[in-house]
Parts: sequence; structure tokens; C-alpha cells
Amino acid sequence: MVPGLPDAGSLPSNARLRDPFRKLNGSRITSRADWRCLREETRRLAGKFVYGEKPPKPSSVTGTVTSTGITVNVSHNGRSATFSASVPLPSGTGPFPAVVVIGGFGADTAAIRAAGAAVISCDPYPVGREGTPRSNKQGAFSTIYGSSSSTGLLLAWSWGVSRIIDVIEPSGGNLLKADATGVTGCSRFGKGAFVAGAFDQRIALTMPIESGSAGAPIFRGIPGEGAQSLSSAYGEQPWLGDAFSSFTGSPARLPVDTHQIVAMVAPHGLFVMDNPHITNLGPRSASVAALGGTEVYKALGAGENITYWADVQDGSHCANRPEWRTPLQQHIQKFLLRTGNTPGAMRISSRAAGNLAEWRDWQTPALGAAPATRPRRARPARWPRPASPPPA
Ligand code: MCU
Repeated sequence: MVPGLPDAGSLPSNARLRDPFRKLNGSRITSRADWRCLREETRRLAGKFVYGEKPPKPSSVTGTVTSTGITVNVSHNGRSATFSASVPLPSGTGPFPAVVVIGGFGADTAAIRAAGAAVISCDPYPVGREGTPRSNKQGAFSTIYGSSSSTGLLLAWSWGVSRIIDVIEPSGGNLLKADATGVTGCSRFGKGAFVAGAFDQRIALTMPIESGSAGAPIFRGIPGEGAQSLSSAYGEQPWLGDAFSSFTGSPARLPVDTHQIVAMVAPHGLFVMDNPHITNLGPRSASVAALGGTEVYKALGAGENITYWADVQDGSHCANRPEWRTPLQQHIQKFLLRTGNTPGAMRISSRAAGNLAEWRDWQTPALGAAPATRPRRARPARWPRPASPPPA
């Protein structure tokens, strides 16, 4: 059971990263089966204090999937909204796995299609617009949930990605396979990709690129590293939820940091791409998030499913990087096509290498495997059956 969440005013200050294996009630989990409950607790904390709430699936989500695009129609509580994405398919015959590419730059879409996955090219602004005040948020998400919802744009975009998957699911796998969906994006859309993968366990492969503050980097590390400050990221656009305002100057009070958001993606594929040449992006803090989250992956027996790769030459932001082409395709093979098995890798750059030991005061438990499901005992027979009523 997930207990009530603390109030913002009662949160203790902790300069280190919270133990990702400890529940709010103080106990530590001891089996992999317990992770489900702790993950739910983490999800709620992240919603309440960082990103805002992600509402459950709306009462009606319909749409179409064709060889050129996807349309999504959502209605809920008497309100409706529509948005769409274009879908360049790869060559060959489907059904294909697909990678949702949020925003139009940074992701190597040619490499994605060459690997055999469709690209779902998604403009997130019709779902959540930038440039609005927090009190008057705009886009499909706000149309449904209200323009003063305290949920930030990253979670609104992530909600849009989830609704795209809702439409692919019942399309019967004719063109695209819902159980083989990835998500990626660079920079602000890398923040969105990171959050999308953490908040929808149907996403089989999450690939944030150079996501910066409000993306992968640990919030606690950002001030010391000299990355884009939390107040700047909070104020630049309503990316984070409104509740984050009380933490921009005191991240040590946050009851959840991004190593736990990394952990929320587990055990699914996660390929974090980062740029060690731009301090403003917080690459050192992102490496700490990856290292901390890896501990949860390991404890769940999925240590091979996470890769952090910041060992790249070109310093320009969202450049097309030859170093990532092969690992990108290997990730698509492993998690979407399910034809490969390349192990994960920690390719931390010496220019921006974080040290997890400085950030933690906990060790990784050996979690017992989930208890094998015992054969069900035969139910006591319910014979004789109650006599059926005579036909009317
Ligand atoms: C790294 O992502 C952001 C950054 O947080 C912003 O401060 C800057 O304005 O834009 C970056 C971005 O999205 O670049 C395309």
C-alpha cells in the first residue's frame, strides 16, 4: 500500500541522494516484488513535488494509424481535443516497432529507420505550448484538464506520448506495434523524453539526448556543477510542475531526485545521451543520476538495460553524432526489434565525471528474485451446482 505523501513544509533537508530502496515508512525493500509498490510511491512523489500530476487514461481515446500518420482524439469530462503526428515508416513490410521523436531535432531519425523502426514525428507544442504563463497553460492537455492545472509541460508532453500509444494499441499491430515503442528527443525535448519513459511503462526504450536541467541531471548537483540553475529552468518555461517553485533554491529538500526517475524507467531500456562539453547542460550531474539509477537496475536484475553515453567529440548542442549511431541501432535491435543483446555501457566522459560515492550514504541491497508463483491449490469443488432456474 502507498501511504499518504508528506507536505512540502515537512520535508527534511538531505544533501545526498535519497536511498532509492527505502519507502516513506522507513523500511527498505527486500525483494524485487516489493519494487512495484516503491515505484508507485516514487511516481507519486515525483508528481506531487516535481512534474505535477499525470492524469490516468482519459475516458475516450480514439484515432487512426496510417502509413503516413497518427491522429489522436481525446475526450474526457465533456471536453475534447485532437492532435496528430506524422509517421515515416522504414522500408520493408510491417508491423514495425516505432520511436516517438519529440520535437524536430537532435535525434538521428535516419539511423532509427535504417535499423528498422518507424519514426513517429511528434510536435509536442499542440499538446503543451511554451511561452504561456503558468496560470494560463495552453494545448490539448490544458483543453482537457484546464489551463490552470499545476502539471508542467514535460508531463503534458508525456501524456501526449501515452495517448499516441493508446491509439497504436487497438490498431491491432497492422502497421505499428504498441509493445515496441521507444521515445527520444534532444534538449528540452530530451527532458520530455526522459519524463515520458519514466511515466509510461509501456515504453520499451527511452532515449533522452542532452536533456539538461529539469531532465536527467540530479537536481542536487546542478548548483555545484554550474549548470542552468533550477530557478532559470523553472522560470524559462513551465516545463516542471508549479509545485517545484518551492525547491528551486533548496533542492536538498526534494524527496525525490532524478536517480529515482531513472529507476522508474527500469527494467526497460534506457539510453541516456549527453554532451560533456557544455557545463550548462549539467553532464556531470546527469552521470550521477545514471550511476544512481543503475543501482536500482542492478538490484532488479536488469543492470544490462541502462546505458549512459557522454563520451563524444563534437561539442555543439544536439549535433548529429557518429558515436551514437551504432549504440542507437543496437538499442533498437535489443529493446524494440528484440533481435540483439548488446549489454549496457557507462561511457562517462572524463570531462564531466560524477562520483556516486559522494552523493550516497546507502548501499545496494541484494533483492531476492520475485517469489516463484506457487501452483494454485485446487479450489474446493462447488458441486453440486445450484440448480439453474427453469427456462422462462
Ligand atoms: C537543454 O535544454 C534547453 C535549456 O534548458 C534551455 O535553457 C535553452 O533555452 O534551451 C535548451 C534547448 O531546448 O535547446 C534546444
